[in-house]
Amino acid sequence: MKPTKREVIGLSAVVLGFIGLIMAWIFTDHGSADEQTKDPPIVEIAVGQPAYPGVSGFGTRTGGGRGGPVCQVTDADSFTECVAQDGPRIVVFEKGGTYVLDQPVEITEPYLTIAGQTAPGGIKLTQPLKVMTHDVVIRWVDCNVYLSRYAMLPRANVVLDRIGPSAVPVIPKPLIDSDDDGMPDDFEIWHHNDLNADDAAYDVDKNGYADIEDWFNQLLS
Ligand SMILES: [Ca+2]
Ligand SMILES: [Ca+2]
Ligand SMILES: [Ca+2]
Repeated sequence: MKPTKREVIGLSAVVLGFIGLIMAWIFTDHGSADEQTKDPPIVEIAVGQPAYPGVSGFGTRTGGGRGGPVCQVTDADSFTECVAQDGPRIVVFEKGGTYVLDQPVEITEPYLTIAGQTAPGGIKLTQPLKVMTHDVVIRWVDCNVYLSRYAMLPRANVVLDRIGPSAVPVIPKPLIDSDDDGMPDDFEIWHHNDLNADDAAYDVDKNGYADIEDWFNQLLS
């Protein structure tokens, strides 16, 4: 049966629309493979991800400062400044040794990771840390740590690992960190990070941990 004029117009519109879609796809800039992969995702705080591999128990499924910038510590003042910042932050140490503090350091801003294992030669604080908030991960610091009543609750997600004199030196001496992002060159090469860019908060291996966490987590494995 011969198609009606209306059917012919309808069919023509469908064909033209299809051709238009193909042309639009061809002329869209899809970018090269390199362009599409050069910016790995910045790690998101993964719900349910343990504070670090191997830890378990109530309150340990926290990102601490995961997803935030790295705050590098060189002395007592920069330590207290890093702790006092708000928002997620990961505190690492450029210099180890004894940090002389005037008074106890109160941690009142949540989403904090203190990675004492990054202190070359280990670290000792002359005053205690007082945790008053939630989602705080403190590892490998030779000091006393006190928790407020709230911080002791499992839902506060406060994780303490190797606190006190047992926090023996992990890194014997400072390591070369050309781009000053907290991750040493040798690790960045091995882990396929960018030696010329601050990519510490990225997750190039997509394992749910920020790449700087991958660095200091593997120090202890
Ligand atoms: Ca680096
Ligand atoms: Ca880098
Ligand atoms: Ca990672």
